[in-house]
Order: sequence, then structure tokens, then C-alpha cells
Amino acid sequence: MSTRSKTLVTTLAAGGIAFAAAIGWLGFGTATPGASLDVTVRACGELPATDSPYPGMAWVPGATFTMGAEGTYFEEGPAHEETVAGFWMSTAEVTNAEFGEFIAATGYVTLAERGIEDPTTGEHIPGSAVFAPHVSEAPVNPFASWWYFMNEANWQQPEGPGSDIDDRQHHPVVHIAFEDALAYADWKGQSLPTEAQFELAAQTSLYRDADGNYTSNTWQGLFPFQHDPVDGYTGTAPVGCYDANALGIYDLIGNVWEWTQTTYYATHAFPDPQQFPEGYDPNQPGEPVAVIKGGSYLCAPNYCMRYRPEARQAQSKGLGTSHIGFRTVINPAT
Ligand SMILES: [Ca+2]
Ligand SMILES: [Ca+2]
Repeated sequence: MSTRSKTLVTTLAAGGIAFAAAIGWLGFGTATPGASLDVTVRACGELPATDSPYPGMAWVPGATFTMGAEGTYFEEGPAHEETVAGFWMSTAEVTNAEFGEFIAATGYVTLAERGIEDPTTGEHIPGSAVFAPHVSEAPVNPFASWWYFMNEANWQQPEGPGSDIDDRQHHPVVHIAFEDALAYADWKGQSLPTEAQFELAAQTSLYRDADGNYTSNTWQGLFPFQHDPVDGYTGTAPVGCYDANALGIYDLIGNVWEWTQTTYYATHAFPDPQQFPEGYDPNQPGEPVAVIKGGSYLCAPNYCMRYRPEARQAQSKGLGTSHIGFRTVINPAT
């Protein structure tokens, strides 16, 4: 363990509730998470132009649909009727190139670069959560033993110092905290999707097609030990590598999880959300949490079947990771 990581562990042990809740479930150390990433066997072209007044955006017609599901994961229930007005949605996840334009225009510094504040000491610790695949089949912590807080990991060096995005300009940007995604959306004059908007837009997005072909970037093999690049990628893929859905929108399922603006509660029928205005996740009570949607390249049938439109997960607003990105929407004036 590096000196800096030892410092971080010590700091965490003495830290306040919010800081501990934000990253307390992470491991620490000098993992080499980039070792198995980016086995590229699939060629990806430029995304086709959209028939839209907004470049790169597709129209999602308003609808009343069944949101949520029952019988898979508790937090997806209850299934219920939801009505969403029509809106424009980016056909792709925000890429490193696009996020770089935002940074160049504004000088914005992401939360991972500024660092997570330890409320006890006031120290800001730059870094983010990085996935590090396990190398043995020894029993593992069912929640998080493959996640590490990597000092100085951020969107420009996704696996920490020494890594870069030179060859990933068209990959989705990662290590984006909730406030970073909001800042980008504001700069564009757009919004983050709500959970209901995302779920409606993803109704025809598939994990595999009727013939069994992979139509999104997920994990094949036994998570987290064995990762076979059957779908072409073991890390993030450039946006738009897989089939668009019926609306012409890519990667709503898989590649990276995506932030929504919706506050997370542990069920669609949470009894008293007003009591928890910052959301409630029983795995990290007290931590402000938002809903992320769509699953990622780390979702496998044996562990996380969240490559489905109704799947949802809580994410600490104050922490990006190496498998969470976002896209934006435009809501027509009503
Ligand atoms: Ca994959
Ligand atoms: Ca996605």
C-alpha cells in the first residue's frame, strides 16, 4: 500500500459520516485495474446524423408505460403506470471528447480532481473508484471488494496516474460525480434525464437480440473472475458500437451506467420520501443518492442482471466511478 493510500485509510477511519458513507465501502491500495481492459475486436463508425433540430439527439415520443418490474430485484418494484411527455435525448453517452470541450470552454474541475472532502480535517483527497478484477476464486465481499479508491483517478486518467484517454476520445467519459454531470448539462442548456425518461427511452434497448447476439456492452463469463470479450470489449467501448434501439438511441443498456436527476429510494413505493430529501439507500443510509440506469460493461448474468430498462441502482452523488457516465435531454417548453 502506498504512503498516500495509508494516509487515506487513516483519514477515512477518522472521517465523518458523509465521507465514510461516500467511499467507506471501497478497498484501498495499488491495484492494477487497467490490466484486462480494452480488448478491441469490434469496429465502430461515426454515428449517423439524426433527423433532428438538435444535433445528436433523437425524439422520444411521450407515452404512458409500465415502469418498474417485479420478481428480479426488490428495488425495481412495484411495477406501475407512468406517463412521460415527449423529449429529446442524446443518442449517445457523453464522450471524453465532448466532455473535454466543456472543460476547455469553462475551466471546470471535476469533483474527483478537486477531491472528496474529509469533514474532520477539511482535507480534499483527489481520486475516484476504480474496478479491479479479482484474480482468484477466493471468497469475496459480496458488495465491493473489487472496487478501489484510486488516488488521483479522474476522467483524464481513468485508471489513475500513468493512464490516459488518448485512445479513448470516443469512449464515454467516466469518473463523473453527480454535480459534474449537472454542470455539463447546464453548460449545454440541457438536463439530465429523469429515471422515468430514461426507462421510457430504453424500452426497446436490448442486452441480447432474439438470436442471442450481444447488442450491448456487458460482461460475459463468471463475474468477477472470468471476463470473456465475446461482445468485443472488456472495458468501455466507443459510443455507438452496438445496435441502436427503435428510437435510434445507443448504449442505453450497458457500456456505462448513466446518471439520472432522480433521487433514489429503495422502492418505487417508498413510504415517506419527504423524510429523506436526499434519498435513501439501505446500503448507505444518510448518503445523498441518485438513481443510475442501464447497467454497464461490468454487468453479468451471474451477478448483476441490471442490463434491463427497469433496472436501477443507487449511487452516492459525491462519487464517480470507472463505470458511470451520463447523457443529456432537452425538455420542450410546455
Ligand atoms: Ca463487454
Ligand atoms: Ca449506458
